[in-house]
Amino acid sequence: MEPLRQSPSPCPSSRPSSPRTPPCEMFGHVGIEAVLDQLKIKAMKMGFEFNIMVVGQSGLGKSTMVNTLFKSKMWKTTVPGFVMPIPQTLQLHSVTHVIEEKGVKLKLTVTDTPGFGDQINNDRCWDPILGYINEQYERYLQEEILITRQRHIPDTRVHCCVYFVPPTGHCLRPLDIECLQRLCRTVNVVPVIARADSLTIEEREAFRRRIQQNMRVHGIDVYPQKCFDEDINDKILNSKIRDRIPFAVVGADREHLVNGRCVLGRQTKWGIIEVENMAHCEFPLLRDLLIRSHLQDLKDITHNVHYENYRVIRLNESHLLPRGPGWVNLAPASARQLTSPGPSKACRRARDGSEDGF
Ligand SMILES: Nc1nc2c(ncn2[C@@H]2O[C@H](COP(=O)(O)OP(=O)(O)OP(=O)(O)O)[C@@H](O)[C@H]2O)c(=O)[nH]1
Ligand SMILES: [Mg+2]
Repeated sequence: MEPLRQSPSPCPSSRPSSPRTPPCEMFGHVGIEAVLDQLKIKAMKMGFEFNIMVVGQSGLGKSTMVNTLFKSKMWKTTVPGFVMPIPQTLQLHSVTHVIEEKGVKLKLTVTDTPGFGDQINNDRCWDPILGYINEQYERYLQEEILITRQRHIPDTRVHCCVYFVPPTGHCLRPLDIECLQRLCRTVNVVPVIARADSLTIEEREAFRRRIQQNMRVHGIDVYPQKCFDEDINDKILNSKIRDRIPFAVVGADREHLVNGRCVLGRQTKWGIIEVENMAHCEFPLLRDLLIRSHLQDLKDITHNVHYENYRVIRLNESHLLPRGPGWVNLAPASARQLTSPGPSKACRRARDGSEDGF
């Protein structure tokens, strides 16, 4: 029976040419680049989810910054003829908005947190914040381990935490150090110098350098983390960003008329501080990082690093629990697990097999 051997190849040109067969068009164009269009169409249909959290001491302009970032699309502070001040944030709460620009839908959730650190006893004042972040990981995990799970798991995990450093002009306070150390192990943190209009240009620069040095000394690894640069292009771009972090920002949620243009800014006695003007502050750098250049990377690192650390820890713990048939028996996390210091440290310990608690 020879027919199989004699049957012509369905695509003779797709086989490598031997010295005797004439060269064929094996490297012809097959249109692989169209996959990019497919991804784009799919992404446009699905839309994007992005979750930001603002954290820091009371009165540093966190709620205002949320409005500045999304051009007052989050909180409405003006009714015609009357300007309402943004109220003090008294409890942690999230607001979700769907923002659409040029057919691209962004489901944006901003979690505003009450300012911390103004109590007499600030012991563990970061617990509610870490608790919230870990709760979102837990929620995702509980969905992910279901046998019949949703095709698309709703993502409420915090992709970026913007940390507001008070403009003291000195250095990081012990409370900020403690808090940043814990947050960095759990979530992507982008620190900013808040209310930067209270510092001169030289003071801002000197303050930034001191904060950078403080962060190096205290092992505070903020976003974009050096160890996750994927190639030389990432390295070049991210090094420039790392050099400018923390950005000195000014927040505003009101518009003013400057030279016939409507600009977001703060009216002062000596003029208007335009928040989107790089000569006045570095808010544009923050916005570009969060939305224009690194949104997807922030999501990827959240999923592949921070959430993964949390997941490993929780699944390791589950081995200690009695199992159902063929099922990972994962009990809901306890309050202590949700607020314990960063999973990555704990993760390393779990991998090293060391027994000491955090
Ligand atoms: N000078 C200056 N004032 C600001 C800036 N951002 C906000 N403010 C003002 O600071 C005050 C407090 O702003 P909020 O946005 O409510 O501050 P917050 O950090 O959310 O405060 P809590 O909710 O108490 O934690 C308001 O009067 C704002 O107008 C800024 O960049 N510079
Ligand atoms: Mg607030």
